[in-house]
Amino acid sequence: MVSFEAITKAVTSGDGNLAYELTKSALDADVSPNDILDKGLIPGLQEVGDQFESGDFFLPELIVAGDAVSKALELLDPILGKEGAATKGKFLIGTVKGDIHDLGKNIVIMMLKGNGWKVTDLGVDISPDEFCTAVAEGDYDVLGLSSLLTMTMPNAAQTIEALKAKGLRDKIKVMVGGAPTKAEWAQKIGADAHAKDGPSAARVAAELIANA
Ligand code: B12
Repeated sequence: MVSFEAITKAVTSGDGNLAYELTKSALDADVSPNDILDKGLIPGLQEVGDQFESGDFFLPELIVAGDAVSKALELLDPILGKEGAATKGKFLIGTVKGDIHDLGKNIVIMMLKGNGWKVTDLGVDISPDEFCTAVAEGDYDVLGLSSLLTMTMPNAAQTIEALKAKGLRDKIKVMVGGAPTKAEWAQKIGADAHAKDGPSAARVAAELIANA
């Protein structure tokens, strides 16, 4: 019997191989991938973040914990991100300029794919211009902007302003997310929606399209 605490501990100790093996054992024992995320892996990142904030952990601990979760996500991706035949719409996503956090974005992508979206991932550290070019050249329904740093949140706002300046804002719905972001902020910067996690991102994106 795999314990969620053991998975959390593998993350906080930065042991990617153990995180991978425990995740594999949990999946083999029919534990739901969402539970592995919500009760095992994400609490590990939360704890590492808290210890970083209090000065007990430093950058190397953040790096190895992030890598450990990336490794475990390799196992969850084919399950959570399994694309079905139905297509809800096309989703373009990226992490904003100055920000290289991508684990949360990658989880959102898995949930979207698993819920029938075709997703194009621009990656991390994406400038407003790069987002605009992708929107102009594609036929996407929704753009998702991820920001994990309070310092890079303004870059989500600048991306929306750049879309407006280039006459592209009406072409696409914009959703924002990331740990420090809130629904009120999303409204203030002119986004169409905010979602706090992967499952709600998939639900809210579907609502945006239904109401378009
Ligand atoms: C792992 C990690 C890193 C890794 C990232 C690895 C990677 N591949 O992503 C590394 C080591 C690179 C890193 C670097 C830094 N980090 Co860091 N990091 C973290 C940590 C521990 C976990 C982040 C994470 O993955 N969380 C888990 C995921 C699942 O949650 P999430 O990202 O919020 O995503 C969910 C939702 O927000 C939402 N969501 C996310 N994106 C989107 C997008 C859309 C469109 C929608 C709808 C929803 C959505 O759905 C996701 C799934 O549920 C956090 C601590 C924390 N508590 O979050 C700090 C944290 C984010 N980092 C922090 C800092 C300060 C830094 C550094 C500046 C440290 C430094 N001195 O260099 C650098 C910045 C580098 C840069 N320029 O980006 C601070 C940020 C403080 C702040 N408020 O600004 C935090 C909060 C730590 C802390 N408590 O101080 N970090």
